[in-house]
Amino acid sequence: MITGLSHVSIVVPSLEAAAKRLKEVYGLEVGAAQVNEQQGVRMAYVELANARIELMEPSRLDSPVSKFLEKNPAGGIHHFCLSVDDVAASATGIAAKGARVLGDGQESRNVHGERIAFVHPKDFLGALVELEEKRKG
Ligand code: CMX
Repeated sequence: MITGLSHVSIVVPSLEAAAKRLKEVYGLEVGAAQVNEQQGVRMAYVELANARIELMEPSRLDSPVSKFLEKNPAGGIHHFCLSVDDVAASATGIAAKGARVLGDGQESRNVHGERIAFVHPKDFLGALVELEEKRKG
């Protein structure tokens, strides 16, 4: 079951340059950078009242996000993320209705250790969607 909007994710060529710009122009504070090696991204968040803005840059040359930057050198919106109560059940449920869940079947985790999955953009109105299971407790 989808329970809310977690974040919108923007790929940027430089986290530090992006953080400086968001601070100077919009007064937004970008948190400390963290690396998710499994996903191949270095990332940081702007915490808002009802959702987050996620900034990502590649953490290695073969990062999937490097491919995105090759196509969009100035960066851009990469995906948005919906919170779900159970990633595995959500993935099974939407797959049974014909939506493609991306990946090789291995469990994926975000930088907070929460289970995540990605839905093929062609099966969500043209947008790449991440499903994220909030850690309980
Ligand atoms: N926007 C739109 N379409 C996209 C896309 C994007 N950002 N990224 C991929 N696609 C499209 C591809 O073009 C492809 O389309 P076709 O099948 O029509 O050719 C399709 O989606 C599948 O993409 P793929 O690269 O072939 O599929 P993979 O399974 O190899 O990888 C994905 C898909 C999205 C997981 C990977 O490309 C990716 O972006 N990984 C990074 C994931 C990420 O953002 N992780 C953040 C972790 C956050 C945290 O730690 O908190």
